[in-house]
Amino acid sequence: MADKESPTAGTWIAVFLGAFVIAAAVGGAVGFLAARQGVQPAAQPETPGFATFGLRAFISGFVGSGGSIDGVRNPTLEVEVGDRVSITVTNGEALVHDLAVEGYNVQTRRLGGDESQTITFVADQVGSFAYICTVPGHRASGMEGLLVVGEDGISSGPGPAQEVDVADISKDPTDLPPPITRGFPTTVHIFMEAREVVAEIEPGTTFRYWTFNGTVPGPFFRVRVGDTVVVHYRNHETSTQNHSVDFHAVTGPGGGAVATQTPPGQETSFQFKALNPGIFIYHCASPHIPTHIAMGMYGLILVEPEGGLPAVDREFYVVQGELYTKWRPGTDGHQVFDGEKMRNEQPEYVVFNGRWQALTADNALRANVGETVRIYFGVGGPNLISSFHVIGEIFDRVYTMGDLVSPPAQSVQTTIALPGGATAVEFAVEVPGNYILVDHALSRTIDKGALGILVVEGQENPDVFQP
Ligand SMILES: [Cu+2]
Repeated sequence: MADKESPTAGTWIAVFLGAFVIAAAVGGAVGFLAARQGVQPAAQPETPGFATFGLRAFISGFVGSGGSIDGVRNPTLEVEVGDRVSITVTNGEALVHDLAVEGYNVQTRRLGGDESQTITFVADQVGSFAYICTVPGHRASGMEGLLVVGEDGISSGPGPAQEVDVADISKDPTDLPPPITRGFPTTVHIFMEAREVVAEIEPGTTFRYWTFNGTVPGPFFRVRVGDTVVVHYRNHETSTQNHSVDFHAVTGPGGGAVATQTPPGQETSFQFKALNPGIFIYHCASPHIPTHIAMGMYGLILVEPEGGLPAVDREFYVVQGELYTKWRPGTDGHQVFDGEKMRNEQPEYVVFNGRWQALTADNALRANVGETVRIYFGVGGPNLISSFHVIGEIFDRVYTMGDLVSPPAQSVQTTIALPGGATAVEFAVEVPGNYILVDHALSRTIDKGALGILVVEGQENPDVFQP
């Protein structure tokens, strides 16, 4: 499985450069796809369930090697949905080349003269996907062809909804550790596992998420300033990707991402001292980084200040993120990731805790009249700023930008949370009823799913509100 992955990034700079190159290469894909459809002879797999291709890499293009694509420049590779696809790439000249399949996030390492590598993956997404060389300039010089999955390729609707690996992708908003009561720093061990799982975005619509520990967001971690945190990182053996983690609470290279680039089935670890109190995002930082975040790989870590935060009756954990799918909300079937929409920052879904209207019904937030609540609110993103608001309430205190050192802002209607940022809001609930959590860029709430409910029960309070 490990050879499905993009090349191992030796340094943090290489990670970023790789991400940049892939991102830069995405432009123009759609026009190219339209132009190329049906132009080249197609290669048909010979064994049912398997599709094997050979390509030689030249600056002028990939040339088919063997079978019906032999000698064809940039041949269209046709496979059936569910096929196990193997592509063996051999460099045909002295220049360095690689091959990446957009939308599948598989990539060979950079190959020198006469070097070969085989990448293998399951064609689980219907559509047409460009295969390219990611070395700067090489795509433009002709190193670009098409992988077509399914009969109609990109014009198809979604395939049928898939069997789910987890019943509910959404993290329970009450699933967070209690406040820390010890008055001294210590060593804390935290455990993370990157898992790629199929789950429902909404009833009848499935998606392959990439997660920390099987939920979106991942676990809520809670430490105290001065603590030494030992991060134990595992990437599940069924993963198709390298994964990693960048904690914004870390002082050190890549926030831990350099130390945790972890192939499927392997483990890594690192430790850091929590020097700064605050509410911090963590996220996967493996190339292509925005894709890993958009698939669901983010969460929050709270570094409590000395003495902790003021006591409240209830705490909740909510993180906003975007899902870039090929089809709109309400489309039954198995949704696929759309990298072009991500590049354009136009998600079909914007969600709290991983899926369409996740924090409603059984997953709603609950409190009683007279109680105080605190919501830790982060934005995994990867791209959109949230205008967080609770309809019918005013935040008594806001820890703006996740700052737990300065005095909180007071009496705030709507607050900002940036991609890769977080905040905490506190308020007392005085009147029973349903209070709706929104991103007040309201198309996201009404049309794209970013909606939660805080259910407040108790005695009516006509002095404050009467219908
Ligand atoms: Cu990842």
